[in-house]
Amino acid sequence: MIPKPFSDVTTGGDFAIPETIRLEFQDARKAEEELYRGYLNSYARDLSAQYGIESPDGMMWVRMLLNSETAHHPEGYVMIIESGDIRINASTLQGLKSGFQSLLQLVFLAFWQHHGRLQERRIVDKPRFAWRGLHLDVSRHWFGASFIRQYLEWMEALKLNRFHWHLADDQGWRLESERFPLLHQKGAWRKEADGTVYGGFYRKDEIRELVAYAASMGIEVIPEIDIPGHAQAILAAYPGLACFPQDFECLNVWGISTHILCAGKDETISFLEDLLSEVAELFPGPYIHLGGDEAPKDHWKSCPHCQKRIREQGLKDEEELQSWLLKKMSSHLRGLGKQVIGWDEILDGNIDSEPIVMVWRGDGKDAVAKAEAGGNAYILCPNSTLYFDWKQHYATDAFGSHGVSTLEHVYSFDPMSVTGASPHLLLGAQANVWTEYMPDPARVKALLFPRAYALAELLWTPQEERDEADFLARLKALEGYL
Ligand code: TNX
Repeated sequence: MIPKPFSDVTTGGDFAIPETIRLEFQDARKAEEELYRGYLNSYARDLSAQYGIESPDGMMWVRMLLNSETAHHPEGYVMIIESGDIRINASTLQGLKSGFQSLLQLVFLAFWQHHGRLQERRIVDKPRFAWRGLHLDVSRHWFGASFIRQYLEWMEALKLNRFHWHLADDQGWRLESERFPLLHQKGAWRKEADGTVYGGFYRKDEIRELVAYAASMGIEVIPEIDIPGHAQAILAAYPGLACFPQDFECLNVWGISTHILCAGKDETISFLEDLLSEVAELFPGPYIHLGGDEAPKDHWKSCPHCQKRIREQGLKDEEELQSWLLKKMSSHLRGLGKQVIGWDEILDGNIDSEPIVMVWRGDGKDAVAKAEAGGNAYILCPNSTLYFDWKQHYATDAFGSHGVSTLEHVYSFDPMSVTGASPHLLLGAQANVWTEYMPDPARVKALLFPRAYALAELLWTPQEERDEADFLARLKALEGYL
């Protein structure tokens, strides 16, 4: 199984998965009960047909029980497979769902590796880290709702529980807005070099449905609205928010735009507050990511509005102006019950300890030291290992962006190796999937796998239980699973 459970002891016996699987949720969650039973039965039937293994007559029970005595971890579960039946106990619904995902892998492995037989075993499982994230950039390339559903299903299968959705960048804005409709009417579309128009955005009803779907799988969705840089699509819709307005278009090349939001104009502040209120209403989770990366200050340096703001607020320089903007937005969002996350550039100014820092540059050590010194909680996604837009292989024909991070690199990453004196501030880690070089779902899938398996295991399994050779063997056994 991947991720390998906290503890998994086989007891020697095994039995064939019979034709009928009964499943009950013992606290009478009828809707879930039906869903899980139907899914498990048709899954087992499909596998037995696919591998030509006939299931014997008869039935087995899967009993899923919410039980406060199984309180070793809120996301944990205990699964006992013995005497032809299966019991999954957990103290929360989330724990039961994790157990069910493990069972699906065991059923897959039974048909594909063990002639349709399940081994008797006792699993006690729980995650190593609370934040087990995966990111997707839908601005550089556009991915519609059906692919997002698929992406969430992959995450669920690997026990990943935070979906970081990069919804806005220089190359396109992807969210319907009632308050500022030009964002999706204009900011969602770019003119490519060959004259064709490329883009798309999610309607609010699609967002609500996807967020609810994620929640049903125990996945929290974190929307990212990148400000003040990586915001040229916003300027394409509302050019007045730039220091020096002009006829902006969404960028149709990759890289970093020098056109960023003006932090000196009051108009920008009220625009962002209104926009973020609208975003906060759409995403019920506790976090909103405000980016903050790669914001060149060229225009701020010569902008009379920005310079006036710096003087009036007694700020040292343009970096402090960015921190001022972040503080303003985080206090607005705090009023709406949300906590702000930002890329590690937010540590270059002077922030307080409230924002969570997403550490991405290099090996992450510099940013971690700063975050710990400031008392900021942080999440690790160092680009040197966890950027899944990077190539997976050294081969000259390997595709992806400039760097290389192989499966082995990812697997050997231990988040604790980057921490300093305050490891309790580490929430977990995530991989980022920037899509400059992934024009379609097939390319995303090709770069995501198999590295996503390694990610799942480094986030879930205790470090002392991890072994590369053993992982590679389990990975091979799961070939074709996702
Ligand atoms: C840096 S990571 C970026 C992204 C790019 C990525 C490409 C970060 C916070 N900003 O805008 O897509 O590199 O690897």
